[in-house]
Amino acid sequence: MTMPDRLLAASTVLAETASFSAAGAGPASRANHDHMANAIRALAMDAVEQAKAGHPGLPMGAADIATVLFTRFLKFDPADPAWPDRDRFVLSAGHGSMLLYALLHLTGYETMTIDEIKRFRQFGSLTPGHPEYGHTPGVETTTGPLGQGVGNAVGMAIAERHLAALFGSAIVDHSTYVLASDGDLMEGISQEAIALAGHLKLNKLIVLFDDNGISIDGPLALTDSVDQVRRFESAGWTATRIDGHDPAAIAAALEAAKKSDRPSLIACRTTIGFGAPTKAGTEKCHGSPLGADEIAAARAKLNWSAPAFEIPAAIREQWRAAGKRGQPTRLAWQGRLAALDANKRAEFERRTRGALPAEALGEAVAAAKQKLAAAPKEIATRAASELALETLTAALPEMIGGSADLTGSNNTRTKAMKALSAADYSGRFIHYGVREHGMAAAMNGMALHGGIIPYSGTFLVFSDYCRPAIRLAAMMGQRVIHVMTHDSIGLGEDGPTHQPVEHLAALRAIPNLKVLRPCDTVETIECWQLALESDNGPSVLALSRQNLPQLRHGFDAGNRCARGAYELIGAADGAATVSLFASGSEVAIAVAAQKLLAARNISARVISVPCFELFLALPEAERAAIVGRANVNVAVEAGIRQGWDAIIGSAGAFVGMTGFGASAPYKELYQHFGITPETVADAALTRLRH
Ligand SMILES: Cc1ncc(C[n+]2csc(CCOP(=O)(O)OP(=O)(O)O)c2C)c(N)n1
Repeated sequence: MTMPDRLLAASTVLAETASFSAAGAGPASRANHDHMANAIRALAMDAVEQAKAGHPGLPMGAADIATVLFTRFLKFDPADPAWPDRDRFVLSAGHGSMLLYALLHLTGYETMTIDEIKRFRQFGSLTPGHPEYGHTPGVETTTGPLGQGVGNAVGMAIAERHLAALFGSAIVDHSTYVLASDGDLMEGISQEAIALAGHLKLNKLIVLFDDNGISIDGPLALTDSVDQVRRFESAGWTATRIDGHDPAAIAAALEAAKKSDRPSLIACRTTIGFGAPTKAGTEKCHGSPLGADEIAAARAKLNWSAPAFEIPAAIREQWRAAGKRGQPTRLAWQGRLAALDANKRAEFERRTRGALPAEALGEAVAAAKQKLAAAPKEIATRAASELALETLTAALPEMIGGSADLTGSNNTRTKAMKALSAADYSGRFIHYGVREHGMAAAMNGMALHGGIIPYSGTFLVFSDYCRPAIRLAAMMGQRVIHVMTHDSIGLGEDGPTHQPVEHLAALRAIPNLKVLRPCDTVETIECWQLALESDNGPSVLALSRQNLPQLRHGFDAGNRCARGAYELIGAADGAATVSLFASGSEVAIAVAAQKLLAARNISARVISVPCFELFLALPEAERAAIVGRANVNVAVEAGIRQGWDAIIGSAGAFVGMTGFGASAPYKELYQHFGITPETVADAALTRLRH
């Protein structure tokens, strides 16, 4: 059918196929469907035009898909956007944000008023350029960087299966739907995500691919000739190709997808900018307003006579009815939750709220620290982390671990942890495979889903492979914990490709990310506690491969790492001439340098700096007290200097790396690159002489 034919085919009444269908909003007639879809198109055209920026093409092209999904399949209730058993809808193609905003408005999310739609892309509106989680009720994740949403959705689908295995399908039984564009599927992260989803047989994950054959530069033929259906099939998905403007075909495909024992791809052939007479089907409607003339002509073509931002009452009512159809389902769910065994219900609610079992955590940390006070350990901080995890994962069942194929090196799997697999979703350890980016995005999805605190592992140098997802976790304020081991040249023989140099600085540059680099076993458990308690942002635990002496002796009831930096060893005479600052594996070097200086009658103190972000967040007076007033400040860290000036001042001396590492046993490397107690002491002496 041509486009006008489709629009005129108003009399086709669809068969009832939806398994989750609305009270009073069953399958619409073709005419009704078209009107409802056109409401999305009109709002998208008008909002983009008013903002003079944005993307009308995707919302107009995907309006039919969205209408079928939201009116007949998606389980949601605008009256309770955070209802735990709602289906998740992820607009991975975040540039098409007006699609989501139009849907939220039309289905009756209270906060998404027509005024917010009119303020599309304006400061402080609920309709920012790309959907932002935590800003707009109904937005499940922040999208915009293409491919991330697909990765998040895999994590959401894993979380759903895991929690269903624990709490039962009466309480946890929902689907995750994604709308993905060509760009989403061209991004490399999508391969990691779909391969993992296929392997784990996440059959409640359904990707609707807006297969419009257009991206910014023009027809996809310029850049891509992948057969997406075969690509997904080979990753273990069911995959079909349909006409994305045919509501019956969309409904039938969704119906089939819901019955599949594998995740599903529905490649929906669509016309970008559907309805725009001269720009539809071209990149011209991708990223700029259509213009007044084109909009007027589109209104005529779509048979849409309502003025800008106005939705005819009858159409609005149908959309509102679609928005209300989830309420009985939600109320029934609430009844089932109320009928649950009281302990189980309390646990479900605790986990959903993201509240830690504070007492159990406090006891676990204290017990571990007592043990270390009684019997100090000289082990790598990655091994210390494993020790910590043995206790912590026992106390916190919401912790789901993992590793990107470096389990034995990252020490993230405890003895008790079973693998999470397609055969057993109750497992608590995920073998992510060599898929760091997919892993980090899936962790974001798990945290966003709720009920889970995801942590996982890779080498610190591969934080670069996770960075876009870590950045989004920080932006969304998600508690996601990255264990990143082999955190310096201290990893030795693997050489410069594996030795992080600029990574600590690069990670510290991400706002709202805690980079925690403990110096010994005691700091490691304290840093773990801080990461777990950080319920408004992600953390990276940078851990050593090499053994480190235990520097904290005795038992501290409090968490000394909580202030980000603290005096580990004071000056013998109380008034230090030199302050030595260090993090992680270099704290022991600072301690040795202090002894060398003492031998020359120079009093020095050692300040351990496990976390810049926590330190820099302290009030100025507290920071000043920790930094102290020594004549000379010296910092030592086996990375680049960048960032340290905020602590030691630009006049301070820095001992660290200025270029890439090398392949050799690590002790030789420390000598070669001059990261030794002698160099640190010399740096202090040189500064003192000037
Ligand atoms: C990682 C990333 N790279 C680049 C962009 C810029 N960008 C926004 S949309 C887009 C491609 C648009 O093509 P497609 O995904 O097919 O969307 P459609 O044109 O169908 O709306 C690009 C490159 C982005 N948002 N994210």
